[in-house]
Amino acid sequence: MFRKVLVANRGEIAVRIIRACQELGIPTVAVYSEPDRLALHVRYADEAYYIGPAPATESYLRMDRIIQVAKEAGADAIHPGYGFLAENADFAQACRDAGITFIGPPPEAIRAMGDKVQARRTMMAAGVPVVPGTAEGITDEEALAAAETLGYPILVKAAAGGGGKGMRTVHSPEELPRALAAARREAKAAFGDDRVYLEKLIHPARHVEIQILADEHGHVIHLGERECSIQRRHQKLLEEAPSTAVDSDLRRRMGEVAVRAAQAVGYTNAGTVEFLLGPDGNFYFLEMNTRLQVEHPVTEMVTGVDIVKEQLFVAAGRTLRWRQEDIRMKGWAIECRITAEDPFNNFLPTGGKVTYLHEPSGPGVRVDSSLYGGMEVSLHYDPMVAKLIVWGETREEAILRMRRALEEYRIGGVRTSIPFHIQVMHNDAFIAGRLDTRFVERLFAEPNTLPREPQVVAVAAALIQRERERRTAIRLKPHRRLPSPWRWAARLEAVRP
Ligand code: MV4
Repeated sequence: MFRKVLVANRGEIAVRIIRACQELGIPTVAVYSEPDRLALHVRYADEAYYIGPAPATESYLRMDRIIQVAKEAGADAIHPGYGFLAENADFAQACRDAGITFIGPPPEAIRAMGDKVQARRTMMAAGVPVVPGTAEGITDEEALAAAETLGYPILVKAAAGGGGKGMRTVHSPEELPRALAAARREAKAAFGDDRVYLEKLIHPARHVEIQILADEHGHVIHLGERECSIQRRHQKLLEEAPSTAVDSDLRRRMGEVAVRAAQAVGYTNAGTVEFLLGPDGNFYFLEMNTRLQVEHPVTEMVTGVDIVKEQLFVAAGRTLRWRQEDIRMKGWAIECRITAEDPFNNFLPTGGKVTYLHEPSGPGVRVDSSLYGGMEVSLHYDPMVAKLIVWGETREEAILRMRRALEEYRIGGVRTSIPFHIQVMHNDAFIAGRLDTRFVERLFAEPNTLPREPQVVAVAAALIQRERERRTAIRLKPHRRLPSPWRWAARLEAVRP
């Protein structure tokens, strides 16, 4: 096993990785930027090194400094977490060149999956289903002919794209030339590459992904699926495992395809294969994420596999401790991403001091958090400050438990996504498992779906609170005011009558 692991990340994921190392008896090294000097990951690690000012480009993205710290501290492995350097093939290569183990896939596999069009071609060759479409860089004439064969509606995608940039839906041949021109212009501006291609539009589509694990001895297994359709502007808001759209037969077939995708690029360590799942039960490869993902805990909760420990083991050259036939999904897990964003104001990021904090606990509740009382939430980094994950015997129990846990959560001083999640947990379509990638769009178009009783309670609670504040001549100190999700729910009602 490793002598010492450097965690090249911050926030909850750095804490998550440090915890796994501590349980395995591996000393850890944290790195931190100026605003993170008091961060949890710094306090949890055995040692911590300052690497630069707030901007990530001057701290968490500084490959040279991070590798230098690893050498100075005597770390023989680096875990990149997610984001920052996690999917940077040059960093994985630089670690290898420095004689340090990069706890992730080989740079070749990161590269092979990094170019989306190249990945699509590699997957087709490996017999992995991709959405029917054309090659990239097509002319208007080629596009018109291809669209006729594919059938409308079609999607124009940028070859260099990803994250939905430069995507255009086209319903008829008349619209196609304008859509192509617009997509080329947008792609040129965003990526400096104006090549576009066509795909048949899958609609309604679910975003379902398969977690895989691979060791360096040729073993590749999958840990089933996660349902990730609830997202806004390509940012996931909550995830669950399993998916209400996947039965054991579909799970086996998607799992086998995901394993084949990983094998096709010589993958090792943990990875995720993303699919679009159509209403007819057909599924198509979208892309592969060559890292540990934010939503990995829901898979851990239903399979009992500690994905981070498994990453450490396989990176150290050990054989996977699990065989495919040992993997069973038990119960249901849901994760809510707690972000410092105002769901009543277009998810505007909100920085500031956490004046009060109480996190939920109790049966079936897991909180992966970077929060502490008095923390300053910095606007320099991702707004996700914690993840609330629950497990239940059934999906119903998981939803009821998530409602209970969200109501226990108290975060003072910054607005968070908690009220949004409370609304989702009371939404009929969500409860029925009727999900697709437009779920959030529809949720915001609908009137408030909170059940009547809690709404009344929430409004009453808010009025009582306001009256109490008005009558006490001296204003309560900030840390004495305990913001309740129900107060936010009352605001939700005010915004959406
Ligand atoms: C699609 C699609 C429907 N049909 N491709 C969006 C980001 C990029 N990675 C792929 N995306 C999509 N590709 C075809 N042929 C719908 C989406 C899509 C989507 C996919 C996954 C998660 C959320 C999404 C939200 C909107 C659209």
